[in-house]
Amino acid sequence: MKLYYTPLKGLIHKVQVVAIEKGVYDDLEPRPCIPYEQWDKLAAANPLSKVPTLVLDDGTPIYGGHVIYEYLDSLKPEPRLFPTEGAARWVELTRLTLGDQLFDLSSQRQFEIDRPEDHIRNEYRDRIEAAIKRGLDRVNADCAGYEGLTVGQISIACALKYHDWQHEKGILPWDWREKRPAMQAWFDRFTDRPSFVPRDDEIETRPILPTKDRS
Ligand SMILES: N[C@@H](CCC(=O)N[C@@H](CS)C(=O)NCC(=O)O)C(=O)O
Repeated sequence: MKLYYTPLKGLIHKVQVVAIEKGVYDDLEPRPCIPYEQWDKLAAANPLSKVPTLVLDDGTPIYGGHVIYEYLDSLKPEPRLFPTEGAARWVELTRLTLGDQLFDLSSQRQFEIDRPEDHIRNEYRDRIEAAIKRGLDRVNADCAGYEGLTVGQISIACALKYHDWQHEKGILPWDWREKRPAMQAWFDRFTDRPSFVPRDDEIETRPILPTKDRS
């Protein structure tokens, strides 16, 4: 299977954690790419030109993070990351979305603040920030009830890793840990596993779209 994705030093993608936990990481042929530039092979597999995109050995493209994680989960019975039925499945898919959106909103926020100073839409940026903070508060309130190893928790933990990555670069000015001790305790516990160790340290890419130099 070929995996199109954007390796960034120190960042951990959900697809990495899922693939390692499912024991299929070594079956992925990495195809590092920057979707915001012209990557013909990525666009040929996924007309939306987004990462992650998976291409199976028979050429079938699979894209949309959720679909890729559920496909990888289907390859082996254990550990089961997606509950197959019942209320637990809807709860878990909702957690997966919460983590996905905490990630996507942070990158949207970055695109907004990277506009020239007088083009930044402050109200739009504030709206994004308010949604991120409400999402973080929800995780802080709920995480005592999180159990086992599930795709929703992987999604949320990877979003927080991305927030840390943005915070270290000065993109996100605040630390999600402030006033969220329960969440910090859950995060430290949950991410203390080999699947959360960065693997892409050796691969450097140019910064994506942002015009401000943060090197
Ligand atoms: N939550 C989505 C995120 C996909 C996504 O928007 N990826 C970004 C990079 S983080 C991308 O490829 N953007 C390229 C573009 O929008 O042109 C998923 O998991 O599939």
